[in-house]
Amino acid sequence: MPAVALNPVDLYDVRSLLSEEERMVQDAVARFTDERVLPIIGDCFDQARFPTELIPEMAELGLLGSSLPTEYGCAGMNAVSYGLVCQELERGDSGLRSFASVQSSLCMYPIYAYGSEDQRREWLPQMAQGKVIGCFGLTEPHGGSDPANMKTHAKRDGSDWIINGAKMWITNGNLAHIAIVWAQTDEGIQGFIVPTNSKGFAAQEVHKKMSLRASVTSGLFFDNVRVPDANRLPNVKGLKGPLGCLTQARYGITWGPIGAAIACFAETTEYAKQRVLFERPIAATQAVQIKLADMARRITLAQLLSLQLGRLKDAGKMQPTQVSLAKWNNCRMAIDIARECRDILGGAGITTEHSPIRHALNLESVITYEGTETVHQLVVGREVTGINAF
Ligand code: TGC
Ligand code: FAD
Repeated sequence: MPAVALNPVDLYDVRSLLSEEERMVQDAVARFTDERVLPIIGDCFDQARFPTELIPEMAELGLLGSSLPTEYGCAGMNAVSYGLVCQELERGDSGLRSFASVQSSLCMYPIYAYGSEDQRREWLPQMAQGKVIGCFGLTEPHGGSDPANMKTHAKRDGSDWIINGAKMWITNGNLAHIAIVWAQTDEGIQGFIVPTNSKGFAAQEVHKKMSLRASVTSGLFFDNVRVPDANRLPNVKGLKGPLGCLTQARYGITWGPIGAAIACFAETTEYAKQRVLFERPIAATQAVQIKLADMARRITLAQLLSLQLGRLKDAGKMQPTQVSLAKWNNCRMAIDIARECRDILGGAGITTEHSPIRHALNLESVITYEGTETVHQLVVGREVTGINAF
């Protein structure tokens, strides 16, 4: 068979495994990232600014709540398409993907999955249009890995609930119009839709971040915040409520870092072909070629892992442990590649003129949020041994 030149960022031609519709979604988001995100994102990161001006365009492309049904004004995409959305957004910046993950999987999904029909009709169309922005409050200052030990609580008061407590590290906190807040009640953990203009609600932005600088991260504070029972998500009780949302978001996060890794790898390969030292391009040295070849290998494995996970999800067969394995593998793959790319760029790699340092710093958050690497290793460890080591 004659040898054909392979695509360095898709050595196994994973794209040929996508449907026509999935390819169209990928191409549309890739164009958005190339034309609208990449020209500004280095400066956004520098200035610690989330590009809110892109929200209407993301909504127009159907990227908010993209997997939810069209009857609520959403795009009704399949899981693989949602994954491709995450991949292409994170090729731009993890902050953009974070915004879409939180809005879609952590805020719109629980309203859809656990909300009343009235709540779905009230919120989902406006959220799909980007007119209402959400944030998701699960993590608390005393320890995010163990959300069962939640201190924020909600107490019934007639037909209302009174919420007290605090949440920490909340993406979109200062942008949000509503917060999905998980609180301990006499009947177990429950979720509430809390308008951020409620009396007693405060959001305080986290500054001095070295990671996810083009994303808004906040602390949330609840001082006797009163919400009506109509704002409680009626169809779930217990930790499985928030954990069910995390499974949706973590699934998307398995795809996102593939985009970040591709951005770093593609840019660094080109650089290595141009950078001449000791009278030859550094790409002609065995040391650099082995590093680049190994990156291509790890990206290929991650692509196949997420695609199979997406096919399982679309078939209704995806298990949380499988999501943990892919979140662990793909975040680790991407952060290692971003750091190695930074090294190959030498001194030039330390500024945001090149993307690897920005992606490497962002991935410090991505490998931590939605369950740290250790949490996901222990989930897989529990599955294979049957012993809970948390
Ligand atoms: P366990 O007590 O055994 O289970 C409680 C109930 O939940 C069910 N369940 C799940 N359901 C859906 N998806 C999952 N992944 C689930 N895991 C467990 C379980 O079946 C049980 O149901 P039931 O009916 O029996 O009550 O809980 P566990 O031992 O499995 O959980 C322990 C542990 C450590 C895995 C869990 O607490 C955990 O995942 N901790 C990490 C917390 C975390 O990831 N926080 C993320 C906060 S949000 C965020 O970071 C957003 S960043 C977004 C961005 O900017 O992109
Ligand atoms: P801790 O839970 O205190 O963990 C500290 C260390 O202990 C980690 O290394 C962890 O792996 C390790 N550890 C924990 N348990 C064990 C164990 N049993 N054995 C061994 N080691 C263990 N949360 C939200 O609710 N909503 C959001 O929108 C959101 N956005 C975020 C955005 C950013 C930029 C960041 C950084 C975080 C965000 N988070 C959000 C919070 C995130 O989910 C938590 O940071 C994460 O779950 C870890 O919690 P923690 O930071 O309290 O660390």
